[in-house]
Amino acid sequence: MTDCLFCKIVARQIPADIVLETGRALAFRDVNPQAPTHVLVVPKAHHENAAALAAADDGLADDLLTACHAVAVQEGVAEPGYRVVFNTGTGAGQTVFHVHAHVLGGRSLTWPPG
Ligand code: DGP
Repeated sequence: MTDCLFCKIVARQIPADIVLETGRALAFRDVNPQAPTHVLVVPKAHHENAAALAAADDGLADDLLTACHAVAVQEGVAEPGYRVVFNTGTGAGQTVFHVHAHVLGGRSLTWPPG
């Protein structure tokens, strides 16, 4: 997609602090971190949100979750634990409409979130 922020990061047209790349996913630090570890994991292919990603039904959602765990291991937060969040829709706070998993860790994470 030509006018998508995260497509531009995937295409290296906009800089980002990239921490992991796989065949179908890219992970980079959130510009506005909410935890010591706050990494966004995106599919390289453009899908608007988690529902569209799941509907693609080509294993991409599996790959994305695998990449999330790899990021958590790499960042040293797999133990004691981390959170994966997909904000889906404006009512949930989604602001970038290229599906992305927030991987959060490195501090005590309260539940339920606000
Ligand atoms: P969401 O609100 O779930 O759509 O999350 C979008 C996130 O994207 C938000 O936490 C801030 C982050 N973000 C927005 N613009 C940029 C950017 O240009 N670079 C990076 N690394 N993160 C960005």
